[in-house]
Amino acid sequence: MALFDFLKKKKDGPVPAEEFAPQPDGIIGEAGEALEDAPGQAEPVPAPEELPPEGAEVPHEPAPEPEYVEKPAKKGLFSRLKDGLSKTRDSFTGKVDSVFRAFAKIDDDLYDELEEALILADIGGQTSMEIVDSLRERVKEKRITDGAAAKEELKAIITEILAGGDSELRLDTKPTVVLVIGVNGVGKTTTIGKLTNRLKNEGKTVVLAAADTFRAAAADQLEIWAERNGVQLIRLTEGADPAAVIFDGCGAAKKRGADVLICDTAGRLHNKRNLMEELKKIYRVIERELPGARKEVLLVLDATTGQNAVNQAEEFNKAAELTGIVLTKLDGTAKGGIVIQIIQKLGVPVKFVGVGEGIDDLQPFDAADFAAALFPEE
Ligand SMILES: Nc1nc2c(ncn2[C@@H]2O[C@H](COP(=O)(O)OP(=O)(O)OP(=O)(O)O)[C@@H](O)[C@H]2O)c(=O)[nH]1
Ligand SMILES: [Mg+2]
Repeated sequence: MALFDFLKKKKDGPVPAEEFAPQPDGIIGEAGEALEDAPGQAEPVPAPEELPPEGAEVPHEPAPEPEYVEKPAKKGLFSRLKDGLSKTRDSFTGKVDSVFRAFAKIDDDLYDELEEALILADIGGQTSMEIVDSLRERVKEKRITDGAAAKEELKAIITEILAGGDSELRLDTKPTVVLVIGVNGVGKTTTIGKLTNRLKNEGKTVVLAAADTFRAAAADQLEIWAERNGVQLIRLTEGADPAAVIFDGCGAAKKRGADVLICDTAGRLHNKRNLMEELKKIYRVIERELPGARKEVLLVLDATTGQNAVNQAEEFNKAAELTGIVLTKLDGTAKGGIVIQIIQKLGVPVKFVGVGEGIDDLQPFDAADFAAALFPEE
C-alpha cells in the first residue's frame, strides 16, 4: 500500500495543545547506526515545535513498574471485565435506572432526563442525543409502553453502536507490524507487554521494538516486559532515531520469521505535524524493509481522562489512519461510557480494553460482553 494511503490528506490546523497531555521536553538525537546504513533514511526527525516552556511543570513521570504477580486462579474473562467496569456500571446504570424509575410513562420528559443521564455518564452530547432519538423511534415503532422494555431497547441500541467496528486485531501478514501510539502515560508500554503475552499464548512469535527512544527508562520498561514474555527486544541508545529502531526491528522480525513486530513509541507526538512526520518516516522504513506487511496502528487512550481521551482520539485520527483503539484503565474509572462515543463519533473500532495492571488484564473488546457488563441482569 502506498505510503500516503496511511495518512489522511486533510489539511487541518494545529492540534490544540490543551487537548493533549503535557509532554516532557527534549529533542530527538541523531539517527541510530542501523539507519545510517540505510540510504535515504538517515535524516533526523524534526524537533517538536511546541515544546513546553523551560521550567514548565511536567506532571507525568512514568509510574514505577508494578510488581509482577501472576494471578493465581484465572478468573473468567467476563467476570474480570465486569469487575473492571464496576465503577462505570454504577455510574451508568445508576443514572439510567433512576430515570426509568422516576417516570411512570414514556414521554418527552423521560427522554430529556435520559439524554442528560447519558451525558453525565460520559457518553457525550451528540452521541447521547443520537441514542435517545433512536430510542424514541423504536419505542414508537414497537409501541413500547413500559420502562423495562424501553430499557431493553436502550441496551440493544448501545450494543449495536459498540458492535459497529471490526474489533479484531488483523495479523494477516507475517510479520504484521503493530504500531502503538498515544500521549504519555496512557499505558502504551504496559499494553504492549500484555498484548505480547496474549499473542505468545496464541503461539505467535513476537519481536518488540523500543522506538520510544526519548528516555532510556522507556526501553528499560519494555525490556522488563520482553523478559517476562521471553521475546526479543530491539533497542538502541537513548535519543536514537525511532525509525532506526523500527528498521532494526523489521530486520529482526524477518530473521526470526516472527508473526508480529510490536513497536512502542514515545508519548511526545503532541502536534499533528510531528506525528505525521514521524509516522511517515516509520512507514517508509516498514514499507521498504517489509514490503506488503500489514500495519495495525493502535491508539492507546486512558479512560480515566474521559472527554480528553475522546479529543485525543479525534486529533490522532486526523493525523494517522488508526486501525484500532485500546482503552486502558477502565478498572479505575467511572468514565467507561466514553467507549460508546469514541466508536460512534470516530468509527474507529476499539480492539482491546485494559482492566488492570497485570499481564493478563488486556481483553479483546467484545461488544456484547461490554454491553452485558454495563447493563446487569435484574
Ligand atoms: N489500573 C490500570 N493501570 C494501567 C492500565 N494500563 C496501564 N496502566 C498503568 O498506567 C501507567 C502508565 O503506563 P505506561 O505503559 O508506562 O504508559 P505509556 O503510555 O507507555 O507512558 P509513556 O511511555 O510515558 O508515554 C502504569 O503505571 C501502568 O501500570 C490498566 O488497564 N489499568
Ligand atoms: Mg511507554
